[in-house]
Amino acid sequence: MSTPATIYIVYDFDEDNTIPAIRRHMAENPGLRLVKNRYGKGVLNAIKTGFDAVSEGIVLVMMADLSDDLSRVDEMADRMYQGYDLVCGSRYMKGGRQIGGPPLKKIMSRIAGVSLHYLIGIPTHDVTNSFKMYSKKLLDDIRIESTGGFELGMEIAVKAYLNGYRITEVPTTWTDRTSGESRFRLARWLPKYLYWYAFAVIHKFCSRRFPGPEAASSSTRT
Ligand SMILES: Nc1nc2c(ncn2[C@@H]2O[C@H](COP(=O)(O)OP(=O)(O)O)[C@@H](O)[C@H]2O)c(=O)[nH]1
Ligand SMILES: [Mg+2]
Repeated sequence: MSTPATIYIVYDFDEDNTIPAIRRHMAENPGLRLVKNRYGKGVLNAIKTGFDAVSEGIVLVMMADLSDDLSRVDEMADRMYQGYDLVCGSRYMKGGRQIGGPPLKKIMSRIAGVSLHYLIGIPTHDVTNSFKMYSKKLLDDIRIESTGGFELGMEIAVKAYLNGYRITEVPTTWTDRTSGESRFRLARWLPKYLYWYAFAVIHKFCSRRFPGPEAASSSTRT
């Protein structure tokens, strides 16, 4: 990866035993920052904290268990420089892959991503993937309503699409962690994914714009 970047690692509590290890890396890598989760615990709050830490430019959300495909970051950044507002890492387009992980979670996210692409025309086959690159401008324009966890990435992508932002996808490979435990809560978060799926379909076919600050802030777009 040759794209210059500042890396923010969001931690939830001061006693986290990964913090000393990160501090050791920080001594050699000035681009590495530790940020405490400012909204509480959990991945939703962590991602929101990361968004706040960046004031302008481009934001990439990536998993600290290194499940995401950093070999594609330069290509994703190139798309942003071409004028896209959102570049989705995509496991379900040609060239994308998913290695490991719970079978039910895998099949459900594939069905959701591919079906939403064909149903409403959103320009990604993998709307649920968290590995996404956003313009900070887009993040500033979207009012985040998610209350669970990783469905946040789907919410932003759906709202971006409905408001006419430029979206594209790049094939990426997701590889499940080899140590530690997943904190993904399928049963708890499934209704939240279904909500954004229904939201996308209803707003696509029942109204050209939906009410809220997103509509107002992007009203000049077509
Ligand atoms: N700060 C913080 N980050 C989290 C939390 N849960 C997940 N993450 C981040 O999200 C990544 C992926 O989470 P994981 O539990 O492995 O979910 P999975 O990859 O979908 O099975 C982790 O590597 C962390 O970077 C949390 O409670 N707090
Ligand atoms: Mg993981």
